[in-house]
Amino acid sequence: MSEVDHNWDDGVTRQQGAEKSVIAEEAYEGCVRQDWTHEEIKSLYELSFNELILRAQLVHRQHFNPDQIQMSRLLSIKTGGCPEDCAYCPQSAHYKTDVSADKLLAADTILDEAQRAKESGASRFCMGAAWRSPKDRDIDELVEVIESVKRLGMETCMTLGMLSPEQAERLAKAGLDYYNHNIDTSPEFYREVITTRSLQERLTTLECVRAAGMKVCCGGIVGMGESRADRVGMILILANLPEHPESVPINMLVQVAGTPLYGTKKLDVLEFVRTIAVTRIAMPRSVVRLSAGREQMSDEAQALCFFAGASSIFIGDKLLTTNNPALTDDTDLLNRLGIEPLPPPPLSANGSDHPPGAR
Ligand code: SAM
Ligand code: DTB
Ligand code: SF4
Repeated sequence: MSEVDHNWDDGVTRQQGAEKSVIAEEAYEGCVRQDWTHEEIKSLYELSFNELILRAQLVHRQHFNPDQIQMSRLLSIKTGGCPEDCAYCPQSAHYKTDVSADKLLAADTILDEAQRAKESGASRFCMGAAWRSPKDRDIDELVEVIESVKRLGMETCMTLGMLSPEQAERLAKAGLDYYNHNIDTSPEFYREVITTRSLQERLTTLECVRAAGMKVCCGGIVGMGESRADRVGMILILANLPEHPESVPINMLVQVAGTPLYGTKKLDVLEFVRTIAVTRIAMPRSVVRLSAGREQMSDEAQALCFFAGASSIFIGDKLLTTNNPALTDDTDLLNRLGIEPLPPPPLSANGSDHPPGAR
């Protein structure tokens, strides 16, 4: 990154080093690029907190209105009993947790929940299923669900595990706007967390999603005991995908009793804010979601995440199986911050290349 020699000739005494300020980088940061190096991402993390957060906010303002937030509502449409062994997940059949295994919800039940989500102010309805991958007959049912939710005027998102190219095509044809499939962590740490499916398999599903023309929602989890180098490695993979995901959820691990990661040393919340900021800078036009973990965060920590460039949250008192802040608390926080919810974009065919809220 180049350093510009500023000529501060305004009569103000500046502290030593001020000429190396953030402004120098502003013209450069904010460009979309897919050639990030590990060293570059690492050096963003190593900036002073003030410098990093200000740079992230400047990048954010190049593409987004900083006082608007996108709000999604999650519903677990098929809970528990999952054959995968993701060490963070209460829905894995490998671990004994309080989550019991259910069948896929009926279409009517899902639609009622979507209606309630709309009434609570969500612009996108995200449906999650605890599958390694869906069966073709599941897709038959879900095609109808997607069409009905779209008729409510909401954006749709699903996360169903790995998809075949044909399954991705069918979901896209039904009008599914986003597919969520996370890489979760760095290639180096991945095997510590999941052994039943590889990172490469995840990348292959992301390719199918892109090829089918859906928007990609892809991010990961921090606070799993990974190192900063792993957080760098995770962002590096995301930021060097052939196209940046339109939506990047950054989850703070929600520790659930019975899962192997229960009891992991908590990550410093300022390191979490740094992760949001670095993600913001590395993928300037993507919507960064402050995803799981908000219930355990103070209002002040969340406000810092928004200042660092997060502009999307899940609303409603439940994520998939764990708790999320009450809607009244979120409304109160957003009011105090002067942040407004973003309405859903006008109904259109799949494939706008401009994420909602983007300038
Ligand atoms: N089974 C599908 C899959 O894994 O692709 C979809 C559902 S899965 C629950 C979606 C994502 O939720 C995971 O990839 C992970 O990033 C996140 N997640 C799951 N459990 C979590 C937890 N305890 N804390 C934070 N994030 C979690
Ligand atoms: C994502 O990255 N986070 C959401 C969504 N995508 C599907 C899920 C968070 C799940 C948190 C644990 C639970 O509630 O079961
Ligand atoms: Fe299954 Fe998804 Fe949970 Fe992994 S994260 S155990 S794939 S539901």
